[in-house]
Amino acid sequence: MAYNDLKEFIDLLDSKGLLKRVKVEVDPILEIAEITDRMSKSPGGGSALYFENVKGSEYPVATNLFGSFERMALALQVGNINDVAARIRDLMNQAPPNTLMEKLAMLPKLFEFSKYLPKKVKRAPCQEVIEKDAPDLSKFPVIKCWPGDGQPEDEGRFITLPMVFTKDPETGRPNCGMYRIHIYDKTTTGMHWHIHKDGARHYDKYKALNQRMPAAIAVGSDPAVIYAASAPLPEAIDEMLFAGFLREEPVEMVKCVTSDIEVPANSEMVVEGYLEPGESRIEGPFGDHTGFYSAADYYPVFHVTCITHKKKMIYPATLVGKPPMEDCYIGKATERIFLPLLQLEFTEIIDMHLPMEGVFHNAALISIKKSYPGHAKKIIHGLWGKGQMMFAKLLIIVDDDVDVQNISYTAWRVLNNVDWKRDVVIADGPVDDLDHASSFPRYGSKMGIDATRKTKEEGMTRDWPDELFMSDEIKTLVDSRWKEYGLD
Ligand SMILES: Cc1cc2nc3c(=O)[nH]c(=O)nc-3n(C[C@H](O)[C@H](O)[C@H](O)COP(=O)(O)O)c2cc1C
Ligand SMILES: [Mn+2]
Repeated sequence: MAYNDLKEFIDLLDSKGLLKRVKVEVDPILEIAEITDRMSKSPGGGSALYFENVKGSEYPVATNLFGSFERMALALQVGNINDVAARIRDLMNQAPPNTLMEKLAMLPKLFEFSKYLPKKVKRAPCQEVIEKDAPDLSKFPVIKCWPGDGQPEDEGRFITLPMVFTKDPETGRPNCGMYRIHIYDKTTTGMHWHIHKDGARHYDKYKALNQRMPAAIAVGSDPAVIYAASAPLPEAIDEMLFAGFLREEPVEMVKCVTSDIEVPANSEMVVEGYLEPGESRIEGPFGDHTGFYSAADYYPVFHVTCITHKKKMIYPATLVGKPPMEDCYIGKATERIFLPLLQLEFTEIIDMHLPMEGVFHNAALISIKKSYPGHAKKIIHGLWGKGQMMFAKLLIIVDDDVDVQNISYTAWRVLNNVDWKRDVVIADGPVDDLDHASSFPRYGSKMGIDATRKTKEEGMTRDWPDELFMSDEIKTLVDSRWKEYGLD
């Protein structure tokens, strides 16, 4: 059975001893962040945290809910995240079409035909309380994460685990993305969707039509729904359909009070509102998941028309900063869940590792079954053309006998196998909005390293040496005589 809401997940973590309660009063301005940071940096990601008594607000705050491999798996109700990848592989194997292009075209349909389409409901827990006359964001325990966050005229509070719902004005297709929300005042916020993201695509269309854009920011839902907001799905796939697939039950959606946008009925809180085409304001700076402040920049402005919430709402937040942090475990789940989708197109890919230190867009280690000259370089260019893989600033391609999950072994193989002039590809192109090293915002260069064994066709004039392995015969002999040597 899927979790009914966030509270059920929190109760489960509590019953398993995976959540710690803080009963004394804590300040949402920086204090919760520092406690959460220390917890995230403790072995294995520490515990989830539940702050019962938050200064200036009647609602509790939960942090670090997804911040360990165990809690992330519990969030998606599996023993191991690889179980989700296995379900996706199954789904794809059921697909009737045979050719790759047919399968790719089917992808949205695969999820759509399934029994997990979102379901509309009329009454919703997230609308137990409706604040329409004088909505006020300052009643909620929105945290300030890092000292340099925000502008002098605001408190530097950001909603860090939001689910932003919008609709394509042409097709009516919904989207949900996790884009941080900078609180300017009681009824105004920033809308930090990077220009590469689906929410920004929708906004562009409203701008072209010169129409006001409705949107809603939901906070807190069952964990599969929260996760789905962060998943790098193709634009054609509704995140709520994907969430339904993950939780194996349709997500119940309710219409907003002041617009036609639909939000998960079990949300803890929903901020309804609109964006004016063309209106922008400085958003940030914000201590980001790169471990640096992402620079302040102009982003669209969101105006609040109504806030709805549960009577006994819980406000969930995440703290991002220098890895390891909670979002690393969310990212690792994405690495596992999206591998089968990448393999649909790139059948030669064996495994992929996005090291936490690379904060996801900065580095990917990929093993492939190489079968023709230039194969690794084809993968490098192919991945840079694929959805959010376009942000991969470093792609390292190795042969299929390398376990890319073993960084030390992979580094040894790469450093030995590479002739830099021959094996490195450097390309210009879009880079992640958060990249601060490129000379221009959102435009810079990326590097691909072909660390596979080189063949004559690739210009290698010498034989490739064999890796060292002891013979089985000698290993068995030493095993059997080990005690005799008196070394233990
Ligand atoms: C904690 C967290 C915060 C994020 N903040 C942002 C953000 O502020 N802006 C953004 O464009 N993407 C942000 N992302 C990444 C997006 O959620 C992600 O790229 C997602 O795929 C976007 O959805 P979309 O493909 O429907 O646009 C964040 C992800 C996480 C896990
Ligand atoms: Mn999307």
